[in-house]
Amino acid sequence: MTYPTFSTDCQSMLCRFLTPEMFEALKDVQTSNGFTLEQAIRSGVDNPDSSIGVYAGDEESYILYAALFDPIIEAYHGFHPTDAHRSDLDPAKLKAPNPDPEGEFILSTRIRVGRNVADLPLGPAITREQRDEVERRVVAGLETLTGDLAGTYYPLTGMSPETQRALIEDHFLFKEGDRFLESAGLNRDWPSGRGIYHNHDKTFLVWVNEEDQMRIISMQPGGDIAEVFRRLVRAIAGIGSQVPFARSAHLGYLTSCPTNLGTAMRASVHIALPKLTEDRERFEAICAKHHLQIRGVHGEHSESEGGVYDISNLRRLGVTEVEAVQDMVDGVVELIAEEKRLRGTA
Ligand code: ADP
Ligand code: DAR
Repeated sequence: MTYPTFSTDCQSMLCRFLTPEMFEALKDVQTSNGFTLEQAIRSGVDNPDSSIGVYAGDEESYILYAALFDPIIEAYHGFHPTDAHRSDLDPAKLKAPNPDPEGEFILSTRIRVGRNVADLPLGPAITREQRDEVERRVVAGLETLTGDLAGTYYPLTGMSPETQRALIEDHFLFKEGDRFLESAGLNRDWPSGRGIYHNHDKTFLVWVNEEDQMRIISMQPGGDIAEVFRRLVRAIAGIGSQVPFARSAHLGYLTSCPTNLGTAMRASVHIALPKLTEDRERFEAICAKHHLQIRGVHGEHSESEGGVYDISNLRRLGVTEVEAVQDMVDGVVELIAEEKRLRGTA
């Protein structure tokens, strides 16, 4: 492979940080799982509209290709190579009375973490046999859960297109692997090894072998963010007692995309702010102040519908889980206050 040709308008962190010298130094090495630099950067080379453009195939990728990953991690998270990540999953520390007890603005709350299985490669480098082993271990762990976390696992293999479509439309199931994941090698052998676990009420769900080997999700209608967080913390503890998670002292919980390292947490609300979102600049300024990301109602790379937006924490590494959720709570409180002010109902 030769140094990739990037378009002049390329905005990804890959084209920003990969130098020809770095490429020459790393192009012929590989991790013990055989994962190469070429594989790590393929998504960003194939998809010039990537925001990041790189994926790790294993923990070693973050060490062997640190010359590329470290500046990307620092630019995205503000996290320095000498920093150590801290975790704090104590719901008692979260200051989050429901910001919308009347249910005027927040349609639903969802908090998810990514997790991968310790001692196995990440999705971009995993073999079919290893991915099926991940599914086996995770499902065995899920089947030990009790009470409101008890539920059923549904493999994608054999799931009717209608059921799949309904679960995706209802925001419960992941979409089929997109082109970014395809180039990263994350869609290989689809749908083998993929599936979704959920409890009866669909307030607790686990995606198996999508972008990460687990996405552990707590969600419910309304704005009781504290209750969603408490349920997620219980679920993480329950699964983690059965399936050791891949993590490092420096980077926290390890994930295939560097944007998800650390807490690997995205805490979001679907929120309607029709007045405020007419003033896009003001809307974005409040989100930026609280380190918030704006997505559409069908998640990443989707658009808002009916003035409803997905608002979530941007920072995942170098902050604790409590701080990540607090970012979202504090931002939502200010967004609602501004919406009320513009409506004249403050
Ligand atoms: P992830 O959150 O795992 O990074 P996405 O952003 O693609 O992935 O979102 C995955 C799914 O979760 C999408 O269907 C999206 O609509 C749904 N979702 C995200 N946040 C919420 C929320 N607060 N309420 C309901 N559904 C949500
Ligand atoms: N499409 C990739 C992903 C960036 C972050 N989102 C994740 N990991 N789902 C990009 O580089 O834009």
